[in-house]
Amino acid sequence: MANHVDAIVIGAGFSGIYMTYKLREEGFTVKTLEKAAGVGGVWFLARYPGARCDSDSIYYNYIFSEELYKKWSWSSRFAAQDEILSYLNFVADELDVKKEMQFNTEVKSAIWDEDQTKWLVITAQGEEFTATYLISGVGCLSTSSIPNFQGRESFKGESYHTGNWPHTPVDLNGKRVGVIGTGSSGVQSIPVIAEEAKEVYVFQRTPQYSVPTRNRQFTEEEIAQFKEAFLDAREIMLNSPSGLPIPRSTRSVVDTPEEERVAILEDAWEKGGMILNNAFYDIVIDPKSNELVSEFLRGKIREKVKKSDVVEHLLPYYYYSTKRPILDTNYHDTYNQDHVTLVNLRQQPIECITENGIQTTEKEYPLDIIVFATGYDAMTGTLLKLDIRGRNGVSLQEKWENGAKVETYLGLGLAGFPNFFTITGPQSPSVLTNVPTAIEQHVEWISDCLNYLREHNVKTIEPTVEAEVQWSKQCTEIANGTLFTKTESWYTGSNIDGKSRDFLIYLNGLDNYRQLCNEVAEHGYKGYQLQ
Ligand code: N01
Repeated sequence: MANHVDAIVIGAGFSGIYMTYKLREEGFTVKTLEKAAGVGGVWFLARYPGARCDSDSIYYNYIFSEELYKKWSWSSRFAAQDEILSYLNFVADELDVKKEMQFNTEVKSAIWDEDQTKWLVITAQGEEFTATYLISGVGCLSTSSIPNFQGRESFKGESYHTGNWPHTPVDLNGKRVGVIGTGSSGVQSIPVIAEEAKEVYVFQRTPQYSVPTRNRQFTEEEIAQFKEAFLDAREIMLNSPSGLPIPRSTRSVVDTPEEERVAILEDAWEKGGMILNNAFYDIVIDPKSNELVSEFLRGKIREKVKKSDVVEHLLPYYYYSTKRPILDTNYHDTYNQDHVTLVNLRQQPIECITENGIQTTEKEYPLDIIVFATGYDAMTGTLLKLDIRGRNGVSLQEKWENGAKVETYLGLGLAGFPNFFTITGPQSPSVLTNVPTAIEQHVEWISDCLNYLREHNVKTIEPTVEAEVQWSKQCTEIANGTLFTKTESWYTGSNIDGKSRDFLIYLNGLDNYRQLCNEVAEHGYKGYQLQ
């Protein structure tokens, strides 16, 4: 049959590359459809100034193959976007998966054909494919979001979203640049933009905690040591809650005597990276513990920012680490420069965008360029855009009531959507772990599952409603026991106008999650119905 394959994979980022390879190696036919012109997913698109990963490069990669790991050498502790993109191209070439991929091909809809037990996939380019299995590798942060600022279309200058940056350099030299947003993208890009631009205006709604990245080049000796230690590091990563070689902390902030606590925090601050937010187990559980760490970090901002009328606007007040922890290089120091102006949107909200710039309730800021560092419709945004229709033509939008009641089983499957799998889907550990490690676990589980179905002559697999309800309830209960749900963030969906608040990440760690998924498989896919 023309255009029929065993599996269609949507997306050619970290997930799609490995899924394509794994299934092909297991003897399945695969077609991977990717909207962009190349592999890389978010790393293909997010080319904003200063874009860099905030996970240590030596762990932010595939670990399933020792040979593959040892063939690649990262240049620095935190890899820049272009190096990660080169890495993903290297892997795709090594695994020879580009021949299974079709680029510049956007999936528009996927419809389950009940009679023929297969998916019909239709692309925006008008092509049709059919597949026995449909696998989403669309990522958790792949639909960029620009809030509906009145008058946005009237702006006569240039404007860009950090997550969809032009592929040719944007000339900032001598320009007046306004940046809206101070999440990871804003905090990373603002110091780099300030190096070039004539004037920078930062439109900040929520001030941020931040820890130094402390990026540095690796020496040849270090690279050799990482490769030498690979097998040991992998063993710990596979059995840790975060997917990183960091064991579960047993230290409580409040129960640690002050002198010792401060020494631990200072040490973590000096080492940089994500060490600080992993130093104690109760930072996102106990408000008192959280406040002690938050105040430590506010102290660092007070030390860095020399302008007393500016620093007061930069002091965060939400529970540290309940928004995604941010790493920076010279972020707060940037406000000491005279050509950088902080605009506190809590005091003067944006009224509209004009043809000349940004109008707040106090004044108009004339600008040549507006950078929207305003984030993503995370977790469900991309899935809901795809128009996926399961049994009886019911769409994902209808099942999830347009995102108001998101339920999945293990973040891997959906009742009513047979033979459909989501890599790092909602209610899996995904973004609160080392994402490539979480992806590998899902890819391997899905691949094993398809093998099982083939061996046992099973035509369809689909979670039961009961299993889905139970899993979703469990995820919500775990999240409600933490401070995460007390903060407005993309974790809770509150960054998107009209999106319902829901915490869609399984918080009990990748180690426990891996075990649960294995048990499900060992018990003949408990919680699923197989036909
Ligand atoms: O997006 P964000 P991001 N008016 O949602 C503000 C990953 N990532 O692209 O906090 C005014 O975090 C919003 O304000 P507030 C990483 O997981 C990783 O920065 O909602 N402002 C906030 O300041 C990260 O967490 C890396 O009050 C508005 C900002 O825009 C995730 O992607 C690099 C607004 C959005 O921050 C998303 O990060 C980049 C409005 N109407 C991204 N709406 C690394 O690996 C929103 N904002 C380093």
